[in-house]
Amino acid sequence: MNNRSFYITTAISYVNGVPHLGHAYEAIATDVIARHMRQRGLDVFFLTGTDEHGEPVADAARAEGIDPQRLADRNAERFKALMPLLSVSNDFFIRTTDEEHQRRVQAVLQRVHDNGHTYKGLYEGWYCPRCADFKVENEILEGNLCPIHESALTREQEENWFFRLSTFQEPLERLFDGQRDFVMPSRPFNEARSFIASGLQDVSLSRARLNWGVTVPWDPSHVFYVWFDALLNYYTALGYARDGHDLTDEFWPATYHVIGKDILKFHTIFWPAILLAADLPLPHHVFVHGFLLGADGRKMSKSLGNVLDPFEVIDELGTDPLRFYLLRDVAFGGDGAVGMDAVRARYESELANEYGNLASRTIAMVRRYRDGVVPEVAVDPELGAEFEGLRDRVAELLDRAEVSQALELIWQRVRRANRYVEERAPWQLARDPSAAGNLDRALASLAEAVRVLSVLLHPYMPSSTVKLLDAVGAPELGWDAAAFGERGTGTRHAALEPLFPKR
Ligand code: ME8
Repeated sequence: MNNRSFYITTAISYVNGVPHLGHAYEAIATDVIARHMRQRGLDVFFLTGTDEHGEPVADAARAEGIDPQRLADRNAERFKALMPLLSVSNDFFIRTTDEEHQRRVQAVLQRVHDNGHTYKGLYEGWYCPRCADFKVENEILEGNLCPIHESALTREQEENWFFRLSTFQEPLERLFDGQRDFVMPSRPFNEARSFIASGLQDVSLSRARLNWGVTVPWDPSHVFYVWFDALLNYYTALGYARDGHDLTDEFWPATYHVIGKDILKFHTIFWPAILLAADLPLPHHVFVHGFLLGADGRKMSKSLGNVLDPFEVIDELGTDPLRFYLLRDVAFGGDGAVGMDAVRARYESELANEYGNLASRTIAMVRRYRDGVVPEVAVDPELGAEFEGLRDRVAELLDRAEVSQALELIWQRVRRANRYVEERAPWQLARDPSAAGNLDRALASLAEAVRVLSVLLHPYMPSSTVKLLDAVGAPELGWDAAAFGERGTGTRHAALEPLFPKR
């Protein structure tokens, strides 16, 4: 890995269900970071995909009376098709049933075995079939319920291969204590740190009862426990994503794994431990986001009728408004309620009335008062001061995956630029021939503001911002173009349909 490389991943989705808003949310947030890093000139590799083995998938297939591979093929297609619909710019889509993935999982875990980190033993414990996970005593809710699904756990016993997780207690403590940003934000960091402190127990690495999985090479009557097969996707994909070109040296270790809070233990404890056991370098950061809840603040569920359907938002308002809404309404990292009324309200008040209106007023005035050419004069230092350092602060926030905070910072300038229109009132200046210089300056400053804001907003709303930047004759998206200066002066503004028409 060189220091221009930036490797970012989402969790891979279970194919026993179909895509929902939670999946869209994670993919969009990750995409914003990936696009931003590309703007900064980094060499980005962005991975997403599907998690296809394990008991829940085998069970769902059995319930439908079909082969698990058929179910996986059908649903993986839906997840894959979702990405372009969301304008998500992933560089590869991994499926854990890919032959190449399976072969590499076997190679890595064989090394874990050869390094002496496995043993055969009898496992007995409380198992959640929906998590595909045995729960340890301090996680279990009263009445033997799953802490995530609140559904009944079953008592299971089987002969397994075990992974000696307990021997990684100290290395993991050192990792957490030496690298406070290994897990972000601080709440999940602390949660994972206390889980380690409470004492790590060995975990099962294989299943004997199941055949829907990757075969254990040293004991072919077993398949690997689905979580190890799944976690390894982040590593294996680099080996075969590009035909004839192994990207592992270029991109491993990952810069960011973006995941939801329900899969914290796997990514912050099991994952670094298995990598250490295989002598592989550890990822730099795991960023943990919260959960989207129904508009009533409860878990989204079809039966409660509080589900926000991403496809409905896209049909009614478009992809960019969906992306904007999700990152604007829910502070990334926390939980938040979402609903169609709130989407419409933000669309109207912020996209149509603030950003859209700023853009259309600016273009209309440049066309009306200056024949469409932005005056080539110095921009107003008063507005310039508002943009001072903005680009760097946005970059700093996105370095920490603070996606919503960065958006808020940009949005404050959208509002400031709109106030600037009111303060300068170009329509009044236009009536006074002696104010021509002031009008030139106001128009040049506004054109520059619209341009810079669109460059900064590009990762959030890729297609509207490209349309707008094309219309103002300044299509550059690189990080240099995010500086407020004189780049937008002298350009020609073309007519543009409203980006966010009123509904
Ligand atoms: O957990 N709000 O898959 P998955 C926000 N296959 N995020 C949500 C969400 C919600 N309402 N619901 C789910 C898995 N997510 C495993 C991952 S990775 C090696 C294996 C998030 O399909 C969830 O937290 O259940 C996870 O990050 C992702 O969607 C996929 O969830």
